Amino acid sequence: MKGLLVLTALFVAVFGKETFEGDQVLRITARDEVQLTLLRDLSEMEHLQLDVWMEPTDLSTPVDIRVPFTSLQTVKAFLETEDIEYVIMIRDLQVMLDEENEQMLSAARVTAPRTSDDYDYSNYHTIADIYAFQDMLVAENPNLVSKIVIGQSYQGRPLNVLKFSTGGTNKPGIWFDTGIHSREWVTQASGTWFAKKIVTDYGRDAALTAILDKMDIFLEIVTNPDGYYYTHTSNRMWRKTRKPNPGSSCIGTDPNRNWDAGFGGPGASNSPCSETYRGPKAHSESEVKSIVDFVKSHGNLKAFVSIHSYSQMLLYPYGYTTTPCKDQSELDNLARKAITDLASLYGTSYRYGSIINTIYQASGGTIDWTYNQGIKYSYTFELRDTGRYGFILPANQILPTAKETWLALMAIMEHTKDNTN
Ligand code: BHK
Ligand code: ZN
Repeated sequence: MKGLLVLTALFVAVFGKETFEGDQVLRITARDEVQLTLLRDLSEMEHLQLDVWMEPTDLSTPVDIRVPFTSLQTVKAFLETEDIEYVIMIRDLQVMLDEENEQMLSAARVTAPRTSDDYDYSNYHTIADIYAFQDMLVAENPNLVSKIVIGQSYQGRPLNVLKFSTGGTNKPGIWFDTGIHSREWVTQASGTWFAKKIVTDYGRDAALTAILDKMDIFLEIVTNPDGYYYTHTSNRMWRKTRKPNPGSSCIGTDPNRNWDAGFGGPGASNSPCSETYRGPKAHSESEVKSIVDFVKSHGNLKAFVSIHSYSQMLLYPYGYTTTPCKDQSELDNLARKAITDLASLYGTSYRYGSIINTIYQASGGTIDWTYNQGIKYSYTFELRDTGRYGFILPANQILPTAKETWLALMAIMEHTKDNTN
């Protein structure tokens, strides 16, 4: 099996993109504890090369698993033998990827946009496009936007953070990040739209203006740049960082299991081949450590919102423990308000609650760490959809996703502003 992995990696390196012909995404529902345990065992069989898109919360909620074509017969036979219920969510992943790619190519322009007004917010973009967009936005709005490079990725790409500030020193801050999991493309695309929305609304929209007059906003759009690059060039389904693991042929660490909050506990893996590998130690990934250093040196962040997809949820701490966080009732009320505002635009329905009660136990997660650092308004979003397309959300849903999410972000920012001295 190791040999096959190495061969696959070599093949991809020489011939280009990994393909997913005949791969299916199955939605599997366990009926009881026995079936749940069988599913966990199944997903840990490394030779099957299963890719868990959404883990089961508990009984009654399903799990979405991408099954490579070569494992389909085995997996389906297993599920049928054990009488475990499943439906096919995606019949042939490559067909969807081809459509996504065609859409990107047909939208690509011969000449690069020269201004941020020209940028195509309704399509997916390469990292080069997004980095160029950030520089345009800074150049066009020198009194409002600046770019901070908080560090470098493992492969040496800059970790860019846009700072939106109307002046003053060390005003209370609000942080947003998108794309810490590289394959969650609608998040980086939404982040780009948020950046443009902020410069458009400042001075025009009273609520956003009041927020920015009191607080600075920080936005890291491409939080996992090596992974994002890799999703465009080699493997659209890449989630983790791209740092090699000594002694293993498997690459990368899950940057949402690498934080020093319950690090190493249940809900993360110690196997480098796992999609939820926690890494050799807390903050081992420079993409994580750079944010840690930024948060500590800033010292005055009041809200921290880390944006993922998919499954339409708004979550607050904790993920590593069932002990309610001390601000649970305030965070719960604000989450309800935020998702109500979100739904007001297109009716998109979100669930909300603590991570561990709403999705599953996860240790070493981003917002558990930021919350324990004293950033009260720490939230994670899971944007659209609920699994019809999953990570391959069609580009025509980028704008609606960004616009509805913005309403929730505004609710969180306003509440933060009103509760900050
Ligand atoms: C969110 C916040 C904290 C811990 C876990 C999660 C769920 C997230 C994950 O890290 O497993 C699911 C995911 O990537 C899809 O965005
Ligand atoms: Zn994610």
